[in-house]
Amino acid sequence: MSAKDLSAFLANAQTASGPAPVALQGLIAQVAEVCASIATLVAGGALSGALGSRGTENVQGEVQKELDVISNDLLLNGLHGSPNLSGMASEEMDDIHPTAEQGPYLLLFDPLDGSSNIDVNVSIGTIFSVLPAKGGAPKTEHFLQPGSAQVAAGYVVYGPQTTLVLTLGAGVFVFTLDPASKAWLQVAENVRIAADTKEFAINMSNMRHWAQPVRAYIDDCLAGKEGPRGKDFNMRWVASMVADVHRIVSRGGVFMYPWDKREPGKPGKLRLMYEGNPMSFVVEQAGGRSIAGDAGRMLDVQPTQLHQRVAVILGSANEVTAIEGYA
Ligand code: AHM
Ligand code: MG
Repeated sequence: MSAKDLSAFLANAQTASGPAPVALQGLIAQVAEVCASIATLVAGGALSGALGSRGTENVQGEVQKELDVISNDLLLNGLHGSPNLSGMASEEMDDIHPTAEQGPYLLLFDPLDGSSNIDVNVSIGTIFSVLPAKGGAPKTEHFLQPGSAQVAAGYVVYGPQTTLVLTLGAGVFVFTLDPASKAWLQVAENVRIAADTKEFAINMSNMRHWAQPVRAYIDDCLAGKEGPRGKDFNMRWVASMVADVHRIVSRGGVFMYPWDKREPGKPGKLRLMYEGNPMSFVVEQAGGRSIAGDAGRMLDVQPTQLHQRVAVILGSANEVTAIEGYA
């Protein structure tokens, strides 16, 4: 197959406001290069020393896997000297990481999403978000920009194929890592998420903890053709957000990680800056919708903390609208 590679794509890429700046092109190429090296580690599994637990905890009190820490270090080391960045923030680090230069962008990432799937050889991924820098030495407040300020976002799925899904604010583009040449080759452009769906993704084991509207929506899906929705639904739940969102980008569906009463003080489990915002940017750019539970459009949420949690409902536009109707 002859396909355009990522650098050829970036050289002509558009953003929402015109041609992609050279610094943004450079940054995306650097992120993709680090992700290709994470892909090699993932593919080696136990042979790469990439499985198992580190025994440490991250800032949210979650036990870190070996691969969480290695992936985080690869991104930090690979991008620390980037002339395109002035700082980074990660799900796996308490504080922001000022980089060597004061470039025009800030990079935020979940270095290894789907940690519970690492040791069982199920798809995992990296999620990233790019914000404009504010000038001078980066401060935490500089990162607290709503998702609508993102200039780029995307994710890499380490699955049967290693796939990069990218938006610069002018559509969604998909690249597959060619195992032979190690090049990222474009396999799809201007991807659109089907507006209607019969497929939902939610961790059903939390049903007893959900708020009533979520429960009512899922009850109606489960009621199938005979119920108020008048159609049979299918359920899929990989438990790696990247894989679940990638299925939705590929064939439609809705993904939900709603608030639940296990931790009533937290709006949800997933993180706004590293998961909610970048995935929502991709989903909206593909014609889908994404809301922060009952707090409205995800990309309009004004962050107040780097590691803030959020409820997530995203995917096929008409289905997200149907879910809103249960509030
Ligand atoms: P992680 O970033 O620590 O891997 O956690 C995020 C993951 C998501 O990928 C997934 O949607 C969710 O947590 C699964 O959580 P649970 O296993 O509680 O259903
Ligand atoms: Mg993670």
